[in-house]
Amino acid sequence: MTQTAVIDVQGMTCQGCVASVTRVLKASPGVADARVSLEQHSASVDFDPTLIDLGALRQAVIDAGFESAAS
Ligand SMILES: [Cu+2]
Repeated sequence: MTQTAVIDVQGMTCQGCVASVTRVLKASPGVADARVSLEQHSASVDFDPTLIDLGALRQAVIDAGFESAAS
């Protein structure tokens, strides 16, 4: 069962940042897809909630050098 959630992503300045965030999210276990928006400072993530949760998704963003506030 895949769930979709939007997480906050701050600190992206260009499409390179978007590519980096997309890559780390898609590389996370349980993530089926991620659509990252530079303009909206967010990422829409399709994930399996039995494998990963929102906190871990946000931590992946933070580990990649960006900010992600809990909504
Ligand atoms: Cu950039």
